[in-house]
Amino acid sequence: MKLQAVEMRRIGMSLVAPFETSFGVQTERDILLVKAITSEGEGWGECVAGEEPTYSSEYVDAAQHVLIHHLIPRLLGSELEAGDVAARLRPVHGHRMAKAAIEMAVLDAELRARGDSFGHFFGAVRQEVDCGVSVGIHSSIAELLVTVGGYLDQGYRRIKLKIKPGWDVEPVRAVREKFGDVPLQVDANTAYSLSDAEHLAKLDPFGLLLIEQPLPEELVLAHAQLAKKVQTPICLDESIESLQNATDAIELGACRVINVKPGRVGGYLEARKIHDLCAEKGVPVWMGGMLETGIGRAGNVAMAAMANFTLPGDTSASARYYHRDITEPFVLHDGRLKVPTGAGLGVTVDQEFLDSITHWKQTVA
Ligand code: OSB
Ligand code: MG
Repeated sequence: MKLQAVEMRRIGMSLVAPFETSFGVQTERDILLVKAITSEGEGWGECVAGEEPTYSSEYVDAAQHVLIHHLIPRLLGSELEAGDVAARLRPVHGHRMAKAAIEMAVLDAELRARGDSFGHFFGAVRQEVDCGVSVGIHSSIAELLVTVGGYLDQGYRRIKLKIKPGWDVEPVRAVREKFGDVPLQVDANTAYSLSDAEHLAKLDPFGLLLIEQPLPEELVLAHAQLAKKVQTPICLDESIESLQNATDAIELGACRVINVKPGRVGGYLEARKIHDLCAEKGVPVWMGGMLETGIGRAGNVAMAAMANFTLPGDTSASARYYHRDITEPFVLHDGRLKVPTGAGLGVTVDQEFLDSITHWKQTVA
């Protein structure tokens, strides 16, 4: 097929509640969406880059710029399949979230055109996926316990607590005391250093599933050293930007689990390779999240149905994030979300609502 044009837009969405991590507080999202217009039909992609370069070096204004000036021009006009996108974009270094968005849109167009779903394309082994929820840093333990209790009542199958120095052992202890042995894990988003190893080992008695990205992303060797000093399995998020990073981190003993985020690694096709590598190496994976709308959620839920996604993901229901989603909402049933079965992403964008929250739009052709 031929990529004829890409419609890009930025939308504003308010989160249902502020979300605080070790790198900042988020209340509003400003999301970049791309629509691939091809000779065979259209497809959607969502860029997971945040408003500021605080999770990684990528951010939404830069993603928009690099797509318009460097990525889309390399794809327009000639014969193209989703499987060719990464190779065509290889001359451009980095910018994986921007690359992932356009690859996703091309893949959606391709699969919609041939009536295949993301789930079937990825070799899904289940029709619904177990869901966890990522719980932000709160201003008090009492408030945290109310939030966690609410999510458990809704049926979430695993709780992830965001931690930072000064908000780690005590919230974990409080959640364990109040809610017993619920599947529990923590995410530090790079907030610690290797000299905190002894402190992080204080989490060991709580039987956590894992500790996610305790150290800065480039400190892969230090994660391997930390792994020798703590019993809790180390999971990498920010450090894994490619199949090569995953290969090296596993070989070094830097992680026993990997959080797969298709946007972070340059797209679903690279993410699938990481899944397959981890399956071969006996490293369980789970689907991360970047506060996606129904578009990104649809792809993530489909990929989370692959065999080696054995831990519940940060694939929460639409209502965890937004009062109104831009597609039909993803609804939790018994702690699970259904894998869409329709062609491509299998969701339909509510065009009128989308237009009402769009604050910028440009077509690149
Ligand atoms: O580190 O996993 C993370 C959200 C934005 C950026 C980074 C992270 C997160 C989350 C929330 O933890 C995941 C979600 O529910 O989408
Ligand atoms: Mg994380």
